[in-house]
Amino acid sequence: MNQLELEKQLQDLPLGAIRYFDSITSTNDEAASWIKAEVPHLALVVADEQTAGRGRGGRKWYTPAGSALAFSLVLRSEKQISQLLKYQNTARLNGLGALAVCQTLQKELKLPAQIKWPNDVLVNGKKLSGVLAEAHWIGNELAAVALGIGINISGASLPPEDWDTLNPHPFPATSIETALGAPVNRWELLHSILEELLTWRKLISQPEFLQAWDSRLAFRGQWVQVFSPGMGTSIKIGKILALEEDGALQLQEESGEVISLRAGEIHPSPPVVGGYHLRPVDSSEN
Ligand code: BT5
Repeated sequence: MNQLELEKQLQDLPLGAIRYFDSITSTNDEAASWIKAEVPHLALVVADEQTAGRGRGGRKWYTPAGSALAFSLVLRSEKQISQLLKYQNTARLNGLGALAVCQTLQKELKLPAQIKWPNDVLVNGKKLSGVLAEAHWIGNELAAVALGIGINISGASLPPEDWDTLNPHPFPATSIETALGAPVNRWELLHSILEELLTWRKLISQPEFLQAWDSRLAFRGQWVQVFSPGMGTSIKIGKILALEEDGALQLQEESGEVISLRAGEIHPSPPVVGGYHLRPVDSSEN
């Protein structure tokens, strides 16, 4: 791929501008500097390789050359997006990215994709894609959001064991070609995902969006453990009920109390039995 070919591939989409890199630190970094320099709405940064791809909370995202999709779409401050961020909460935007990937995998490749709240896409219970929505503010005003998406295409995109020392017990990973057992054209796939993104973006404040996201929620009705870096070592365990209006996840704790989560990482957990939480002995905090 190169700049001209990518522009040709995506020419029918209403994108603001496109920047292609064979290798870059992180497409979200490039989007962030572009945002400081008057980026057009719906500008797109795409890279074949990321040398410092990022997840949430300083975690790493693995993107070796020739194996994955890594891109960031810039959503400029529109009324709709600003309103969504009135609680300074990017949950719905993470949901937008994950939903677009899920819809494409399902429609184009018949892969049974689900969204592991808040920002992962799973196929066959393994992580295939991650979303990192980063809001950029000038004072109290939202300048833009960089919606970064990483998708594993070939088996070579799977992170090696012990690769992320900050997260020694990562969620199991897969790639599209591993799940499908056949090769795919990643640039055609990028086109389809962007189409979905642009369509759902317009609906992001609507109930249809929340319903579509909710209907793809992984582990609904199941017990999960929640690891939250902001909460130190404490771990919550609960049964997933539903999504809330602002994208928070509703969990019912063993006591029956319903709580709302606005950040965190969920892993499936065995059910609570006789008042004791059963969970794998090797589970640890992320
Ligand atoms: C994410 O964070 O899953 C968000 C990933 C967003 C990546 C995109 S690529 C384009 C744009 N530019 C960037 O720099 N980032 C965005 P989180 O939920 O925090 O998960 C991070 C964890 O996922 C890591 O700690 C690893 O354990 C695991 N991981 C890293 N690379 C992976 C991969 N390729 N496949 C599956 N899991 C991976």
